Amino acid sequence: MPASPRRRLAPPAPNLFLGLTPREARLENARVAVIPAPFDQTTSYLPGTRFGPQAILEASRQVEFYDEELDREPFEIGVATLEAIEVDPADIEAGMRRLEQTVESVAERGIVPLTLGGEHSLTLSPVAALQRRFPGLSVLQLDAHLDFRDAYQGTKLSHACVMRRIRDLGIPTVSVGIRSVSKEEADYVHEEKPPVYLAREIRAKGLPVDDIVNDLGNPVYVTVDLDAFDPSIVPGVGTPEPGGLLWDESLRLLRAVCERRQVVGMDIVELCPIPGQIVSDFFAAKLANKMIGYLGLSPEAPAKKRATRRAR
Ligand SMILES: [Mn+2]
Repeated sequence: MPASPRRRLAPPAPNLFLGLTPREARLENARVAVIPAPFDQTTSYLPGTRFGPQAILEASRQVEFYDEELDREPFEIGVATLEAIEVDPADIEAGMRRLEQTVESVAERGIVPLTLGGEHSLTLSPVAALQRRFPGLSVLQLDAHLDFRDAYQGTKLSHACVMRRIRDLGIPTVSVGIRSVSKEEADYVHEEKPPVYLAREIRAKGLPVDDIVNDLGNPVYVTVDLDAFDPSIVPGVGTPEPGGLLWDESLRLLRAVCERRQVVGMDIVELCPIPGQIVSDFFAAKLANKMIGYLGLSPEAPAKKRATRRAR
């Protein structure tokens, strides 16, 4: 095995996930559409999530095509990358509408949207679009925070409120990795009783994968706030919290969800790249490729015309 992935011979297209060629990343053949969504409006602590999507796309060019766990090249199921959503910081709602429309047209084609953020508030848009198509939708949230506040810093569209907005749509949620909760959110949990898996208990007893999957309805939308992970492995987030999820256990969960539920949409949000420090960017890119690989295990939608197998 080479120490680092071999570089492609042709100059890679700068904005396509994994550095695939436009031919390999054709939307007509895709089962997954990567949607860069550089939202960065309400991040409370450290801004910079607007740079997240592009950092993930750049880091993804260093991700090995072949996945040793799955013994396949995940991109073979067909992975397109769409133009980044246009986001005006002065009008976040317009950006959210654009994202919602994009997800809607992607889902109409039977393609799974994988949105790259960007701050977590964006998740409301794909979830709302997918709920219209999949009325029984439920949401799995990996996150340090519940995001159950009714409003935060004067807005109901804050990243600190996104899961509350989703629950307001009548969508059941399951939260995993939680370790930062406001009093208001604790009261809400006591009242509404959504399943919440605290990081402290996960660290003490292990991640209860079966319980979490059983709490989910079908189909499922998966939202991964990168601050769910321990900041020792993902420091590049706006609001790092100690005591988070680890890589392998999280993959076990994501794989189980893809194997036992129909996953109809996913996002990876809140990457706040640290200049000169690519560990978080690469983590997010590899996670995206893993999730695409696990999607390929799902029996619901077999691969369309396969992209050509080739070495990196
Ligand atoms: Mn969070």
